[in-house]
Amino acid sequence: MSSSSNWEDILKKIKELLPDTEGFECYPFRIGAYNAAVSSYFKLDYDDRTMAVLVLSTPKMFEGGFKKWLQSKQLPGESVEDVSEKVLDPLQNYMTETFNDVVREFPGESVEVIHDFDLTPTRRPKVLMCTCGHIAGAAFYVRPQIVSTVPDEIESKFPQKPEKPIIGVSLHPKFGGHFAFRAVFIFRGVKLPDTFVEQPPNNPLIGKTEMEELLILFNLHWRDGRFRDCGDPIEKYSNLQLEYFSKPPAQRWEVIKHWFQEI
Ligand code: B12
Repeated sequence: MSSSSNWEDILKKIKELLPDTEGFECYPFRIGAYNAAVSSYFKLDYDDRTMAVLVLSTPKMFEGGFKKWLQSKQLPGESVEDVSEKVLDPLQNYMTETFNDVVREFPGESVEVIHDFDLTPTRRPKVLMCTCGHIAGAAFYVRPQIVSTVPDEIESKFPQKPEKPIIGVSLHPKFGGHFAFRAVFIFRGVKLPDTFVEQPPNNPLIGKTEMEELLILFNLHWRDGRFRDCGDPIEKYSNLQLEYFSKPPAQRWEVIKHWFQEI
């Protein structure tokens, strides 16, 4: 572990290992900037200047890195059923394996990887991805509190009462809601310089009404995916990808079975 590591070299290398062409984007941020936004339960126990990198996946990931990785799991003579018995949770396994490989490329650093699905022993999310995305300048987090500072007022704007508490949603300037947060890499020994400040995120929505509509689509109608088209995305998930995500896990293999060689 070396605190003299150049954070710019690390960022360049992680961007090369997780390139845009495979469907990834990487954004550096200070742990202190994240900790300043969240309540005590969610604060990460690192110095303020510790370097973190947020990784998200873009529409290209599915038919890019993910497809290649999954195809590589089919050994000669194996059927798609054989692959499905080995790879129990394809996307989660792909992300975990890919990010573990990235960590191995930094043998001199002590790196913690926190996935979007990682929970603390008390079952809270280890890291709040939408807050990270906003802080790192990757995607604008439309929080219910931006639309209304008065608790419960937002609910009165909803045509029906949601089953769960109303939650916010992030929009990416290029992909709208057609992306997912995947992980945060924390480089324990690397400090960002005093001159480093994160880019502020761009809000692709104009005005409160558009933000209210987005919150309604995300909280009440997320299954139809319309929330993803808010903010005029210039690149979207393919139909194949949308179909894959719309199915329960057991039925997803059927959607992509043409990716595999028949035996
Ligand atoms: C728990 C969870 C769920 C639960 C509960 C959702 C709910 N309605 O309560 C379940 C399992 C139901 C769920 C479902 C879905 N989820 Co979900 N979920 C999460 C998860 C793991 C944690 C969210 C959470 O609990 N937050 C805790 C609360 C307290 O956080 P908060 O409200 O943001 O509060 C913090 C901020 O306000 C911050 N803060 C305070 N002041 C300020 C000021 C500023 C400026 C900022 C930036 C922050 C800030 O501090 C607060 C904490 O102290 C995240 C992944 C993650 N690790 O973050 C995904 C996540 C939110 N889910 C996501 C998605 C897409 C979905 C689904 C659509 C799934 C799907 N099939 O595709 C559905 C539908 C959601 C819905 N309409 O309910 C995405 C959202 C992506 C996006 N574009 O925003 C996330 C980020 C996952 C990801 N990998 O990308 N989800």
